[in-house]
Amino acid sequence: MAEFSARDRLRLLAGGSAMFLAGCGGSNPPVNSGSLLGSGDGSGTGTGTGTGTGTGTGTGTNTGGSTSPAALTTGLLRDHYRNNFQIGTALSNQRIAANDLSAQIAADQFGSITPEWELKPEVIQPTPGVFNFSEADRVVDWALANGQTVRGHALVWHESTPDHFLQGSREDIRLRLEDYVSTVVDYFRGRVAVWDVVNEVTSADVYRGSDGVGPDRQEDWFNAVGNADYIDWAFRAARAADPNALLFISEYDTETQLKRDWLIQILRRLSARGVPVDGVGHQFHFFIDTDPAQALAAIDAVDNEFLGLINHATEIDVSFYRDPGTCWQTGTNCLADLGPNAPADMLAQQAQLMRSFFDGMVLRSSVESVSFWGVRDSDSWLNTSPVERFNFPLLFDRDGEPKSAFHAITDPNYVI
Ligand code: 9MR
Repeated sequence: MAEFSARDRLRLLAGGSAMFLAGCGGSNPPVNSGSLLGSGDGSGTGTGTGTGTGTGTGTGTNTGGSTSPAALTTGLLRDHYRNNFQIGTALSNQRIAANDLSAQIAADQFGSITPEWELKPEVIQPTPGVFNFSEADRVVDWALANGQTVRGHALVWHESTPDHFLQGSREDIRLRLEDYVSTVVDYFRGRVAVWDVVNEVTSADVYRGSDGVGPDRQEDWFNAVGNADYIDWAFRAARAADPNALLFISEYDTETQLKRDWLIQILRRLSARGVPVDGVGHQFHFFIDTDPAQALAAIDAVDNEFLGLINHATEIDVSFYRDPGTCWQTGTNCLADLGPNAPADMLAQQAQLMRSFFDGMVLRSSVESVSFWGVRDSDSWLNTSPVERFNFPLLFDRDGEPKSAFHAITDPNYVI
């Protein structure tokens, strides 16, 4: 859906205080941002210890090799929240293939894996009627071999919808979608525990300076079907294919009032129709100055509907740049690159944000899983979106060392 991805990049209000998720286009594997930001691949100049087998002279990145990060207590992060919720991360085959630090840390510290790209329709069914599970099998089986839970992401996402999904009549589209969802969910039955059945189906009009067109995203799927019934079809097909899988609706920016109001309207409608929704995935792509209370308010808003829904945080990261809208729209007026070394005060701000957020999440019993969108800073899509630039969104630095944010959420005595 090239046309759609481009249009969808224009979602930010002028002045841009709200978040927009551009994605990285409809057909790209996860961006190995580390390799874009440094020439090294392996031992580099990082502070990691161990026996690196990589080569090169990285500028603070360490994208490959088998260098180990400083010793961390095995499972420290995962176990710290054992009585509250699962801790997860996105991971892609690129990381596994290199046997790099991110894969090692993911296996060691996280209990849940979300394939970052491999379970998207553009990967599984780029060609009508032909299913290709090879990419997906690799990361799913890797996670299962590590005893981890797999979050399946995502069965329906406008940014990853091959054109053929939307061709023909409404009935053609329904049958094709049901066949796709049934086949994929059945294939992974017993292996994928949770599905993001639909992703980002709430209206994005708030980012275009209009607040009158919600709650549904009235774009490609909606236009082809004539309304938002495709959401119902996808959930019902998923439930029928695997009654034991948890089925989620996933959305970004639920920490903003209008977006979450629209999402709640959709949830009410689905509930009234008996559509089998088990939970809400809040992506939580934060900025360095995001108020964590707003994220917690999103959890509370779902709880306050008394629909019995589970909450997951699904794609946590913290961008160090709050750009004006023009940066996302046209790549202009973006904040200057901070360079390879994160400012100490911003690292502390990130740590405080994460601590406040986690302190609130543990108090909310409907939260059953909390996932980051990558392991090391160099893994993140935010190094290339909206422009190529060093970003520091995650819990581990480019060398695989735990950052202040990691200590802040695993050690109550850690002084930020
Ligand atoms: O981080 C993902 C990036 O590597 C992929 O190229 C891109 C397109 O498949 O998707 C990114 O992940 C997105 C996620 O699937 C949905 N929410 C927004 C994420 C960042 O764009």
